[in-house]
Amino acid sequence: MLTFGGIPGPHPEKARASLIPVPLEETVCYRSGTSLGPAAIVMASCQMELYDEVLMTQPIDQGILTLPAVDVRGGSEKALARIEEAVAKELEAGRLPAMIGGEHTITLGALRALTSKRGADFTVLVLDAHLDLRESYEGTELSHACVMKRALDLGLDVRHLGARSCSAPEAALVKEKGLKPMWAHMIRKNPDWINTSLSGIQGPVYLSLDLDGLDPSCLAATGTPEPGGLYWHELTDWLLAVAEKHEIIGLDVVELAPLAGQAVSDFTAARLLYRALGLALGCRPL
Ligand SMILES: [Mn+2]
Repeated sequence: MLTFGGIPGPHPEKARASLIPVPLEETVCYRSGTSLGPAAIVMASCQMELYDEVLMTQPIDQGILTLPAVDVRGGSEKALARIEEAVAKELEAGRLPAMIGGEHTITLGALRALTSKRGADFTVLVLDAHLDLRESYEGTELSHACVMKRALDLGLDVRHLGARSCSAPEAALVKEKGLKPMWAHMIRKNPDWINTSLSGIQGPVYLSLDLDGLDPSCLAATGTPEPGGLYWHELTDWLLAVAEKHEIIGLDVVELAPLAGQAVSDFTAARLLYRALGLALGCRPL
């Protein structure tokens, strides 16, 4: 089995984090291919330098285990039950769970595992072009377009970064619930956007990184690309600030839908996952 970073994984007892590939593709509504995302990310990661020049260290030395992919056959609800079980097992073993998607719905499985273990004492920080706050979409409440509404239903606080696409009912819900998305168009107008995006958040966070939050010029291979997203260094600066202020209790990188002949998206996704994981494991620039 191919492992993240292309080197043999640590003994499970020495690992501090686990990568959980989840190739779920059930409710994708535009460009397909997200079931191929996890394998493409792991494969691209084998070409990365393992030294991170921003973190000034090798995050892989913290012990990063690559697990076999979760069985996602049989529909979203069955897949979510298996995801929840897989994440719960990692939490029980004291390893940080990091899922590689797959469509955004998979985040719900991790949030269910985390809330059953510790309650809703954390905030979901979500990079995403979309709010994913629909009550239901195309006949299911388990659509990728509803996943952050399901997070709210679990009693969790949700804070968006990079949003630039939403429906009228979603905008009404933002108002009703007093949510504070950091809209993509506000980032370039507010020099203090990082602090604003994290203002008022207390305690631990779960990081959900939908790759379409990035600008399509950085990463185009995603199911529903939207113009005007975050650039690479902006995202790194935000991640550094998040890790500085908050414990990261789990993360996911979702919605890569690889494009044949285009390596940059897969590689960017692998590097983002590696950097976020390094920060979650305590790696910091000197
Ligand atoms: Mn999205």
